[in-house]
Amino acid sequence: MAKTLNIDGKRLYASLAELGRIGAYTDENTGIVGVNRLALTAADGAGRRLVTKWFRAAGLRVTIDKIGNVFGRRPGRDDSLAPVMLGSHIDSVPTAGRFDGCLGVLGALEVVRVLNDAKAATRRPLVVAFFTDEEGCRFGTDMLGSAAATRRIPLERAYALKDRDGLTVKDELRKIGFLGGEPVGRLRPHAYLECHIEQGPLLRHKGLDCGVVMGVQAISWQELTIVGKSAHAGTTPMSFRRDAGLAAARLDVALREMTLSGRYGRDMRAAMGAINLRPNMVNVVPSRAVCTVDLRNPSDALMAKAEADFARLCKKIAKQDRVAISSRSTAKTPHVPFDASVQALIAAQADRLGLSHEPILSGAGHDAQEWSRVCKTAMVFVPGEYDGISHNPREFSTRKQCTDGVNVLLGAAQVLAEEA
Ligand code: HGY
Ligand code: MN
Ligand code: MN
Repeated sequence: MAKTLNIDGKRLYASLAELGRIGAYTDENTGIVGVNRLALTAADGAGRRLVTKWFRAAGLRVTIDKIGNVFGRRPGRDDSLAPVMLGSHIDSVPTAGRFDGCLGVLGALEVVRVLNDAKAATRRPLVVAFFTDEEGCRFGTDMLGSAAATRRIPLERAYALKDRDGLTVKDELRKIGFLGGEPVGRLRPHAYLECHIEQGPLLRHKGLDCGVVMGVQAISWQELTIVGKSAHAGTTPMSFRRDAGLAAARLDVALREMTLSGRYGRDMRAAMGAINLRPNMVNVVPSRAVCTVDLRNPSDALMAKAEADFARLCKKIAKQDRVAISSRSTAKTPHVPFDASVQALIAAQADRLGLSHEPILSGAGHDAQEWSRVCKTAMVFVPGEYDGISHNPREFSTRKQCTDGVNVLLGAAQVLAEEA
């Protein structure tokens, strides 16, 4: 039976604050200090170097694979056994807080630190990891590092992905010094655990200490290219116009109406997060709009219905506005259920710690959804203040909320690491 241990919440919280200072910026809308560590930028590279230094200082043997995933290994009493892996991501969206992803990586590191402090060995090796470009917003597809490591995305396709400036994943990995040598796709953990902030209001509104994550809802991202005709904004009669910007706006409004209609279930969510117009000038009718569509739905069937109906809507609006609309799928993952036995283990750890909890489906995508294809996997969610806002500098979880979540992670990891 593993020793009952508790993490050092002060040390965890201090590490979150220190990592949060890398890529820090003052948000133009709120004046709040947020985090911008977009994948494979210099800031991401600096964050990676700091966490890798911490991995090594904790005695972990660090390896970097060909897609830049970083693994820190702590030997087990029987080092031949498959490891228990704990991890998440440290790349961020450009308007982030300091908890998204980082709580899972630094929480996993804290698990190692507290085991080291207690000189507690585990039967199985532990691997602590952070994965490349979980957010997906720079190169267009999410969970890139985990998807390559679990063979959902071929490495060469991942390498060739480009950002808006035409820079490739491979070149950007090399530029920040994280184009590793370890092959991808070989690691088969015994189990994978991830601690993450909920990034929503449910746990906090219910006054719960943590969430036992049942799985991740379906995700569908596409990039639309809308081609109209540039024209003089003053002289061109309205009926002559082929306005790409108008078509994009109509589609954005239509997405909101789809979510409100109930035709795709009451939980469908949609966003047109990016709209880039050309030539983007005050007195020129836009000739071109490149925009993104993010659809989420707990039901694969209703997601398919929403995608099909949206494609029909694109055709209708293309005809109405006399523009051409083409679509390219950039990310598509089904509803992913997590392992029931690992969920039960997480719930049992919360009970042992006297923490209230409920099952919860993740609205956000996570690395865990990729690892769940190769080993038994589940997550523990931590509540957030301010309605659990995330992808916003106001993202905030208290030291107690973080400590509780990582203590659940520690307990579950210890049990899994003793399994035969
Ligand atoms: O988009 C997501 O669900 C996650 O933040 N990558
Ligand atoms: Mn995340
Ligand atoms: Mn995120």
